[in-house]
Amino acid sequence: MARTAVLLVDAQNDFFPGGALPVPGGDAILPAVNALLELAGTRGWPVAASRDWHPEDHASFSTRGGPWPVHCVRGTAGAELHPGLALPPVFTMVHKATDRDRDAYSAFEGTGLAAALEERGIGRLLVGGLALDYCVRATCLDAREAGFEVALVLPATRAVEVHPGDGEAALEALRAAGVAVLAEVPR
Ligand code: VGL
Ligand code: ZN
Repeated sequence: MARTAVLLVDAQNDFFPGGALPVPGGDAILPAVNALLELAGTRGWPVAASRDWHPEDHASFSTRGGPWPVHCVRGTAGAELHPGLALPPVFTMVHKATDRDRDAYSAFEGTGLAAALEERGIGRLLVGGLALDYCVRATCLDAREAGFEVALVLPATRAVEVHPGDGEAALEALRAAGVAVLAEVPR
């Protein structure tokens, strides 16, 4: 059976309430995310986490005509992982959207994540993080394309919903791509 890993997408201060690009109610994912991390610890599953890691003049920023406020500038407090995460002492971290002229929503885009997971015999991913309708969506779709089994833990993710309905649309697209959407943290 394929080995499982937990993949935590962009659980960074700027995407939580009080941050530069907050997901409304984003704090509500923390208990489920931590339950997922705890499960990883119990089962001996590796944990990987992505960070949105932009240069200060990134093309996605409104200051350059992009769609987003300045957020997750590499090296700033807003780009750090949320301090309330129960991360294990050792985990894999990848950084994405680091090119000033290109956005990248997926944690697989230009990060080497697929190879890093495959190298460790991982074939199945349990996913949580922010935001469901952008980076979590893109990450899960890329994971499927790369051949991983993917389960998204619903209470461990949340949509930013710039456009109402984007969260539901994301779930539909994910289910269509063969992503299992779990109503609870597995046990
Ligand atoms: C994200 C918007 C811009 C995300 C990143 O992590 O979902 N969304 N950059
Ligand atoms: Zn970004």
